[in-house]
Amino acid sequence: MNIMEKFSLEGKVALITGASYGIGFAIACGMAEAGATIVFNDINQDLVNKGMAAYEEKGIKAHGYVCDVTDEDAVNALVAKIEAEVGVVDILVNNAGIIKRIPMCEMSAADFRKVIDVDLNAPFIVSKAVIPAMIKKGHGKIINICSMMSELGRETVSAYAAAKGGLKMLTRNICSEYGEANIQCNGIGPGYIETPQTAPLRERQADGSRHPFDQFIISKTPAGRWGTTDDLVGPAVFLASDASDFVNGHILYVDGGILAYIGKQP
Ligand code: NAP
Ligand code: GCO
Repeated sequence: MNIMEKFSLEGKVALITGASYGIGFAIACGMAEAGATIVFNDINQDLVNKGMAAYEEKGIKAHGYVCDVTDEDAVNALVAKIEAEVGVVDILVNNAGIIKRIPMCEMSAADFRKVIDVDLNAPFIVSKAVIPAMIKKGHGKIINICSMMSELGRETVSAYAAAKGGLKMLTRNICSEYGEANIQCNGIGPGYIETPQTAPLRERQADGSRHPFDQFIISKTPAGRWGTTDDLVGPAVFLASDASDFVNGHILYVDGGILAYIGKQP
């Protein structure tokens, strides 16, 4: 196999959760370009319709389904449907996520649980649903979308940090349990990426100046800028392809250098 073929996803079925827009959408488009058949889900029909239109505009024939990834029965039904209508899932990207920015002592236990449910329990549920068929087929790739908060804390994101830190360890555990079955489970830890999720942190001030958090992130990032969804595509295709067959249980941080940097000296 030549080196370019090793990066090809030709003949593979990729399921990307919550991929109507943002990071999941960009990763799915890149995987389609590398040859994969794209399947995605989202939480409601409206989002799935918007996603379908966006894929169509890019010339991608995606399969879109409504499914709440926290609902185990719905996820099992979705995976059975995908196997019947499209084929066995070769690549799973656990991308669907939520964040609630609330100081910890003001956060209700219900809100905390909700974040853990979507960001940590759901990747467990969806991975569990696809792994048996991957084992039968003799290979599989699982990519968990982690975060800077898999390593770092910050004010207001206790539930998100707990979930994304847990997701890092779930990644390592799936690798440990199923590596022998030729399943590679890795994580991508995006830095601060321009998507609707981070839009409130980048809002312009009334006088037109940058949001203080926006300035803070730029000063904390050696690359000197926010990431784009495109920055995540190459790493995702690599982790989904045969080129990464001996990479397992790894978190690939795609952060412009944030985790390597102590910050600008005064
Ligand atoms: P996002 O706003 O986090 O949303 C991804 C999609 O998941 C949305 O369509 C969302 O629907 C959907 N979703 C939420 N709950 C769901 C559920 N229970 N079942 C099915 N789908 C559900 O988008 P993003 O910013 O592109 O982030 C994608 C992933 O990257 C997330 O896991 C996020 O934590 C992670 N991440 C983001 C950044 C960043 O800087 N943006 C950095 C690091 C990691 P709704 O629109 O209705 O919520
Ligand atoms: C926040 C952000 C983050 C990022 C991302 C960083 O409020 O700090 O939303 O948590 O989105 O996950 O990697």
